[in-house]
Amino acid sequence: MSFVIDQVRGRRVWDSRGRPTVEAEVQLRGGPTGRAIAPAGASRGRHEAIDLRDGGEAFGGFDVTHAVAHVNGEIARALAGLRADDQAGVDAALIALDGTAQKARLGGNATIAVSMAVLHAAAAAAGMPLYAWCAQDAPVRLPLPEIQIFGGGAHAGRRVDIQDFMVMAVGATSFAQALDHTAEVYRAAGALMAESGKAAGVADEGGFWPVFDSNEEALGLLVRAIERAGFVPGDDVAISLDIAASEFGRDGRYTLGLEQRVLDTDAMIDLLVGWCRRYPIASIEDPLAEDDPVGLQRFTAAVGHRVQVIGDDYLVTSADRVRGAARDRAVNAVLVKPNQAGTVTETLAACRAGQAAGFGTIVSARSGETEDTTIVHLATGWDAGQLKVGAFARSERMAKWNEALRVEASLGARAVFAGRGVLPPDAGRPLP
Ligand code: 2PG
Ligand code: MG
Repeated sequence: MSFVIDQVRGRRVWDSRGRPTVEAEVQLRGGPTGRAIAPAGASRGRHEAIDLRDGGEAFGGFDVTHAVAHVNGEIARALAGLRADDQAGVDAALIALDGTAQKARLGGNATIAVSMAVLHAAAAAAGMPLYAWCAQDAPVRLPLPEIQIFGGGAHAGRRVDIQDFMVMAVGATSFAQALDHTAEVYRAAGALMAESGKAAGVADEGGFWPVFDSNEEALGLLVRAIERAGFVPGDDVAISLDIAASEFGRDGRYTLGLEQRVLDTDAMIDLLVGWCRRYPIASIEDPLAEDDPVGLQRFTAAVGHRVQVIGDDYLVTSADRVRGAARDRAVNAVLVKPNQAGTVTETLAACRAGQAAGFGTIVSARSGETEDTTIVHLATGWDAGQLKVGAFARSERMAKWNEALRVEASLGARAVFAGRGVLPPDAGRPLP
């Protein structure tokens, strides 16, 4: 079977927010094809790959005709004749062709769609499932899922400041069981919202719309939902938060709009450490803003032995930044988002840098998603250990959870599930 790239095509498709996005299709000589779609973030790190948009009036400025034209023009010409089984070579060609530090010229949305489509095409030509192609001969493992129950921040009109209130089914012994447990918690949370007259639909990633009077009220309700679903908070099901603090914090000042308070870095750390004492929190992402590395270091020093501290905006899926954070002990885990890097090879490098540093590694979707399930295979094939996709609702999210179920089923008795062992010891048990 030939791995030589014959044709690359781009087209405009639509994402879960009804916005245009880039789909790429790669055809190899002899027929195998691969297809992938770029996702899109709403709360973005300053240093991530540029999501190239047309601007202007159409579709709120979100159109992607230039990015799609780059796929059909320059990128298609540059990739024709390269080998899809040389992912690093293809991605190096994309990086060289773009020529900018953040893929601003071709668009990170164009490059990631093409890069992932090449990965799919190579797996197809090899006759392997995508996760197995990603693993090559290394062991694979189903990730521990991190699933949103309430959505806030930039994904819910800033109704509450905190962006993601999630759960991790740390007591589960398989991926399928982790979903079973999460489904019960999601249902229980919905029932509690309805009973208290707070059912008001869902946010961008399918979590319940957060009609709360304070950020902490959501934490209390989450614990009640875990209990109502029949689980022991912390032992069976733990809480995971994405504070997304870069959205409301800058220059060491954090403006909590809902509570009409402005906190400095120390007060912000005190607030979060207090939550870690009172609630079964296993993981916190972006607790401080991307411009507050000293705050991150202080927070990680305070809770990092018990709580996973994830860098998202701060690390932007950059291997160099991960190595820097490991040196500075700014965080102890890295979020891995392919479109933050702009190519599969750079995404893998960030994941491997995290693993080499002993970090937790969490492959993640974006708030703007589609039916594309590539990240499930990356998380499993690269043995990332964790996967964050949004809520337990809406098909752009469920498509990923269901794909992981298929992978687990296809592995049968050989399936290995990353349970709570991927988290720091005692994660989810409240801090003393
Ligand atoms: C994040 C993601 C997913 P966005 O901050 O981790 O929740 O959001 O895609 O909007 O950056
Ligand atoms: Mg985040």
